[in-house]
Amino acid sequence: MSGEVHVSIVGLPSSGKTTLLAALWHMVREPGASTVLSFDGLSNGNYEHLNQLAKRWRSGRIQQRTQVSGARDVVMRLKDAAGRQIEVSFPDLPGEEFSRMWERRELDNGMVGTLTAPAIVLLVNGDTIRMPAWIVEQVTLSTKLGLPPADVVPVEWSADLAPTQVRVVDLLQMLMSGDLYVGERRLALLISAWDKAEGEQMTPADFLESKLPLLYQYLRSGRDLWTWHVWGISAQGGVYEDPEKHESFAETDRLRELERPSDRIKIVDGDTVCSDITKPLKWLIG
Ligand SMILES: Nc1nc2c(ncn2[C@@H]2O[C@H](COP(=O)(O)OP(=O)(O)OP(=O)(O)O)[C@@H](O)[C@H]2O)c(=O)[nH]1
Ligand SMILES: [Mg+2]
Repeated sequence: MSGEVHVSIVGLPSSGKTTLLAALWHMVREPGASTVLSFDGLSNGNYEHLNQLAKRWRSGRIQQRTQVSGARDVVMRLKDAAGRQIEVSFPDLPGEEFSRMWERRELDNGMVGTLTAPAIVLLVNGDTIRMPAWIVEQVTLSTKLGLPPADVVPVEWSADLAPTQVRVVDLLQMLMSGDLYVGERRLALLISAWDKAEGEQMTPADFLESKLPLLYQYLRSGRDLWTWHVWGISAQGGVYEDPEKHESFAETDRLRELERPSDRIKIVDGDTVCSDITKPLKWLIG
């Protein structure tokens, strides 16, 4: 038995997929970096493209939004100390593909292979969670502000107004039904941009329970057979600059000054913090 586990990385637009890929690619190739999984080869994908992502990551610039035309299959092989292999597939798809799955209930055939992996990494950006908007709260708020109730204008329902957790739960349910159903699976839930969330002094599990209660309850109820665990992940360590907006931040300078770029990375599991970005992948091997 080869012991190879196929892992796929999924997430809505701007959830941090490309940034994770860039940081992972940098770290498994950084001389002297210590990781539980080490680089074993590229089954698919091109070094040039990955090197560009990693270079951009090192320079403290945010990744460009993945475009449909730029969809590239990246399949990386990693191995643990015992020689067991894990094959990580980053379709590095634009998150729009996942949104579309949810909005139109359509599944691109090309995605079936990725979405039937027995182990899934799901990214949720902890900095841009769209909360449910409660009409009652809006009415209370406008009353307190002394605004006439007429100012609460009904808005036509549209998919992009849906709360983050509603989309994510639905995506997970789709992975557990129909053509995508493959039985029990492992799920590493990564709350990205953790540097923005950590000020709240919560563990990733507390954060999940309080900011994404529907997702938390869905996973905890065991309705679908996920064996899951949650991490907070900061793949950048802080804010990066958008070259198109000519941004320049002291925080990014501090990150660039760190001796090893991999010291920017933070992986938070309960109260434990480390910079080994391969840890959640190792957990997925079981
Ligand atoms: N503060 C902070 N922001 C982050 C971190 N990781 C990602 N981000 C931000 O999240 C945004 C989206 O990151 P991407 O990696 O491009 O997300 P994506 O999932 O590839 O997005 P699409 O290609 O549009 O699907 C960018 O503005 C990043 O700067 C982090 O560790 N910290
Ligand atoms: Mg991307």
